Amino acid sequence: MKKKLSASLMCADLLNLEDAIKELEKAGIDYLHIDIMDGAFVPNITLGFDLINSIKKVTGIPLDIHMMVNEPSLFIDRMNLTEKDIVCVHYESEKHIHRTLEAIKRKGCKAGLAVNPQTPVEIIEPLIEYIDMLLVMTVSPGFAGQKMFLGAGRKVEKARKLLNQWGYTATEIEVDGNISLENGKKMSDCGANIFVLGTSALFLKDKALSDAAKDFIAYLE
Ligand code: S6P
Ligand code: MG
Repeated sequence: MKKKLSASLMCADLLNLEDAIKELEKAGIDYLHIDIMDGAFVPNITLGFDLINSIKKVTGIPLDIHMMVNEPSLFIDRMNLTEKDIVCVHYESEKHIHRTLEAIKRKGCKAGLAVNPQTPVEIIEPLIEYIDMLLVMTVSPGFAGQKMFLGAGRKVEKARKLLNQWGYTATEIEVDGNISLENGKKMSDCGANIFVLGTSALFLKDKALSDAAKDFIAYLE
């Protein structure tokens, strides 16, 4: 499966976001990862829907929207999106999450399901028909700059095995949290193919974004 990079915009220079997006375009980044938090599902508040709609006007890079909010179904229609964009909602955030996944598909986007570190990966079994992507959180959601949880590799491996066993070989697996070169390689070997890059591998003080992206891809090979 093609390896894809998703740049976590909460880690970019927010005062010069358009410049960063142009640089990410040149670097050939596959997705812009946009973290939406509500201060309730996670103890932080970051980017929002107006920003998403503004970003859409300046770039054609598909968006990878990570909703860390309670009741994400209330917000799906706030975003102007296209068929290449992914909207990813947390299993833990809503009682009847399949309805939200259906609403995302009705909107014409790809649907992603995210699971927190302590949520067993087997919960995806009743939901596999509804999702294009599984997001395995490799840290507890809420903040950049954390350390990967120890069971992450085992969990990704299990997810890939289960999806393949059920015949869903095309369902993608994304990993988010402390994806450094070494951790990225490890997650790739375990079966992940979309890598959210933040402070651990892309937004670095001493490296241009395009060099960091190139180095990451080279390290996976
Ligand atoms: C965290 C959020 C993530 C982070 C990203 C940061 O709740 O969902 O997308 O922005 O993981 O990357 P790093 O390398 O600083 O952990
Ligand atoms: Mg995220």
